[in-house]
Amino acid sequence: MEPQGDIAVIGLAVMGQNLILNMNDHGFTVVAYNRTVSKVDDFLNNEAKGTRILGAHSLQEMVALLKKPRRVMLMVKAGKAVDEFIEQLLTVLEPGDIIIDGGNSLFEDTIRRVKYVESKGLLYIGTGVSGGEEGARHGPSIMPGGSPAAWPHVKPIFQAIAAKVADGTPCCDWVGEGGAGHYVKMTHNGIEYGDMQLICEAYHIMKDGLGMSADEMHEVFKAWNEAELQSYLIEITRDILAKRDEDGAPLVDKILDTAGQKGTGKWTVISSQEMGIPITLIAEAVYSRCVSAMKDLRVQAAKVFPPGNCKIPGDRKRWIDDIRKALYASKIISYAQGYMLMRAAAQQYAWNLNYGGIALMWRGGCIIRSAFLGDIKKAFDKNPDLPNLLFDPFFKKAIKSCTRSWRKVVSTAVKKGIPVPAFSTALAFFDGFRSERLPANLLQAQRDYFGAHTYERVDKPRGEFFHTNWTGTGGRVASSTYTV
Ligand code: NBP
Repeated sequence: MEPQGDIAVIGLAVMGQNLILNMNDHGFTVVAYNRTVSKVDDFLNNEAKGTRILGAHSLQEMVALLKKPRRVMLMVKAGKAVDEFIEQLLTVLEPGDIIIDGGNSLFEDTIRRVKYVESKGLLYIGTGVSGGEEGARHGPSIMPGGSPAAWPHVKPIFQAIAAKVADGTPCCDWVGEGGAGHYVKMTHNGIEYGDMQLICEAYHIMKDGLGMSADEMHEVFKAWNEAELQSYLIEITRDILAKRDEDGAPLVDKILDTAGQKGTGKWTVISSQEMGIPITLIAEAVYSRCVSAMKDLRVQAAKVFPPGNCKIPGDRKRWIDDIRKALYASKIISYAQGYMLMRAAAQQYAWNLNYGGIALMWRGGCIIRSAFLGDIKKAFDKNPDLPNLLFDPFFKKAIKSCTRSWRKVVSTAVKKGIPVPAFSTALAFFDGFRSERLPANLLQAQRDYFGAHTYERVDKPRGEFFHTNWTGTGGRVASSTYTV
């Protein structure tokens, strides 16, 4: 009998199982395999019971069940497990077959793996998959990159199972060569860190500054979810605030205030440092999680530096509106920074990224899905070469309409000792970005003073470098001029 399998998925944890069930719903025959083989039968006898899903108990059996070219998708822990499976798969697959990594792999690993697998005559896709358990089951956002020749073989499956926007367009399209798919997914996760931190800061001000209860904040997030801030993260925050523990108290108040992280936010910041792009808001979001994790030290510090009265006086309704505007403006800055980063990466790695297409892929299915991404899509549709989101007329107007409230919220939070690192770094970036002249002239003078690093002059063409013997005791020789 001819093999029936359209695709194999290796990795039967939460993401793998749900993706398989989603593919099955869309008429594909999926072969399931897992390192711990007992989980295959467990899956077949429970979640996959009554479906056309096939189980394999060895890689050889899995391969024999697949139509050619064989498509094998890894949904395993990122890192060593992926390399180990690639090695094993290369011994059982043939040239022309396709290995797909759907985990949260580091884009640099994907760049390396694409080259390696292609050198063996096979094709490789590294794809971001976002949306968690629910997305995987009912429609994730999928961001594939890697060997372009693999895309036509994978496209029908991926676009069928992906989330769809209102007009039916799938939240999945080809991102680019090499590690482009995983880079875009990494940036998505960085932006997700930023969005979450912004919501937490708004919550913090409302809770400690305005003295609001969980129920009251639930109502605020409910209202915010019906306007320009409408998004999955605002929606789940609304629902989290309404959730009660067994004793009837808000569950959120019982949760320890130490945040975890699995690395994608940190990777985004590391890449931004290498690229020289200031994604300050995502960086603050990552560091805020680090500060939160220092619980014991914070408890000690709170005794050494006890907080003062952080209650914010005034009309609560007006303050809530100001906080909404501060959140919205900061969010615009975060996305403007994230897009700057992707643009720089595209240049560095020669990827032809479609920025409007990326907004569309993020519009549904993924954790940062929001109405806002529809506005970003429109901005790039109008001008695909838009150098910065802040130059788009819609976002320019939006930022201008929020600036007063944004400054009021940041300055009041600072005065009251409520930490707002993301709100305030967004504002600082905005003020730096819109400054024709910054104090870096003095900085260049300092660098030239102590290290003969040279400087350019306002009264000479760019690219001409000067060195001054500031002390009269230095030599004539300058350091060479380069930027790392
Ligand atoms: P996990 O990240 O928990 O990985 C579990 C799978 O990895 C199991 O199949 C396990 O096999 C396998 N595995 C491990 Br752990 N170490 C292995 C090794 N050394 N060699 C071979 N296999 C190994 O599962 P997940 O949460 O479903 O996520 C899968 C991928 O998708 C990850 O890369 C994750 O970062 C990414 N992702 C997760 C989410 C989410 O919301 N959870 C969202 C988006 C992307 P075993 O059963 O034999 O231990």
